[in-house]
Amino acid sequence: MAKPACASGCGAKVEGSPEDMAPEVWERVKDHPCYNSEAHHYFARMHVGVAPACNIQCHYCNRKYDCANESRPGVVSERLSPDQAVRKVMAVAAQVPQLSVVGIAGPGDALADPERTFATCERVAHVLPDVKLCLSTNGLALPDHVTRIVALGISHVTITINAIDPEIGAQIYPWISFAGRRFTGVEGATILRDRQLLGLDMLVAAGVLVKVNSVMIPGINDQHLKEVNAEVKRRGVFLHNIMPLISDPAHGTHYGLTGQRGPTPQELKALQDELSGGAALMRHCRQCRADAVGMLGSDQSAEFTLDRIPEGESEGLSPEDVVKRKVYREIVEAERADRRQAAEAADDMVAIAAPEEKMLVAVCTQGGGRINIHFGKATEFPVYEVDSRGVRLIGHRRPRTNYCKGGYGEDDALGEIITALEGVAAVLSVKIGNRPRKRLEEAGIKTAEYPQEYIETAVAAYFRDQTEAATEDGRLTA
Ligand code: CLF
Ligand code: SF4
Repeated sequence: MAKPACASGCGAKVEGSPEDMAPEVWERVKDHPCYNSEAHHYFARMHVGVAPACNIQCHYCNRKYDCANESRPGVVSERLSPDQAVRKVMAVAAQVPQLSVVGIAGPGDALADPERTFATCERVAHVLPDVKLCLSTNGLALPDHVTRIVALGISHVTITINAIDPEIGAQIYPWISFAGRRFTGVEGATILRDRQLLGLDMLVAAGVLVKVNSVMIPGINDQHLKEVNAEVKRRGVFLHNIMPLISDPAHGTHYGLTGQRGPTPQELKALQDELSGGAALMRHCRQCRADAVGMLGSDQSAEFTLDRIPEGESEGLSPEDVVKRKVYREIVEAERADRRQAAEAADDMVAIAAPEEKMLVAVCTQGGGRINIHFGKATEFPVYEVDSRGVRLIGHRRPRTNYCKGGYGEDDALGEIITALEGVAAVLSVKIGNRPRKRLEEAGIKTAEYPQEYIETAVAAYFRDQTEAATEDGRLTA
């Protein structure tokens, strides 16, 4: 069954398939966990927090925490010098063969003090040539640095664009600092918008893959993001990542203190659904930390704090570590081929459903594209939409904590998990205990066990079985 092409990879058969893009683009995204949805099952990124300064003010940031344009609000990451950053990258690369991307996403703006960012990129490229370099910026300083970005081989750049209408931008950015002056209101928002779009055009013309992040702020830019999506598509961005505003009074931001709420998962999905046909959407973002390490859903940053990393210069990986990284990539290639076959079979399983039948199914996974953890261990739940057209990842639900705490279950956590899973028809896991199963079912969420099964195959099989059972029930009662 043929599926539409999608740059980010959002369906079962098409999830990041090489046939959906030019071979040279595939080579650049196939191991980038943010730019390719399939890759996020197999590859890890790490951020190095070498960029503390910022040149604008966003209403969802108070600068005590990391840049919220690319990371989870309310988190304070470890500030590093370029030397410390390189030591840390080498330590992670030696222990995490999945590492494929080194990114700079704060804790401030990567280009507000560009020398620290560029010195880090230059040295990482020298000691670890098999990783891709990635950075994230608010875009104000971007046009001044495109030449250097290209020269350093930084192949992936994210620009946060929340508005192209400066009247709306002025409600998000109280001020910007540009050319030695502070600009406020519509004037500041206009300068920022113009610099962002100029930088975007320059990067696209230079062949850099550009992702645009937008923070969805209900009542302010939520409807306007349709215009943003159309505009960035017209200008050639590779992906558009719409992130929900996370607003908490405890973070002390303007929005947090004035009661500005973030969108519900349902509102985010409704907007994303309206944008189908526009710029390709990223739906697997985890709003990670500015010092995040590891696979997107499982942050290992606590294992690689500076005090755990040996002192001294690093000139490169040992031959054994180089081999380990190469072998890992070969294993991934074989696994990917197998998974694509399974996804095609999954498409055939769902094709018989009536067009109006669809459901949301959450899964418990720790990577590899499989259902491979117990319900009690899951700290986040990827959610897939399934209908007769296939199985598509639509986002993640993240309660504050998992259910199982070293041998016993937490009833409060279960309540939060049930709230987070609102609208989900079923949860698929390796195993689930009787108590959580009963509570979930009382809340209208079914459960099923599919140990080690590929996610698409399990979701499709569950959907097919439920659809057939409902048809059978209908026949019996008719
Ligand atoms: Fe980091 Fe961002 Fe590069 Fe990825 S994160 S700089 S593009 S390597 Fe990825 Fe994290 Fe979402 Fe960012 S999941 S917050 S999109
Ligand atoms: Fe904060 Fe990032 Fe906005 Fe700067 S660009 S104010 S660090 S959210």
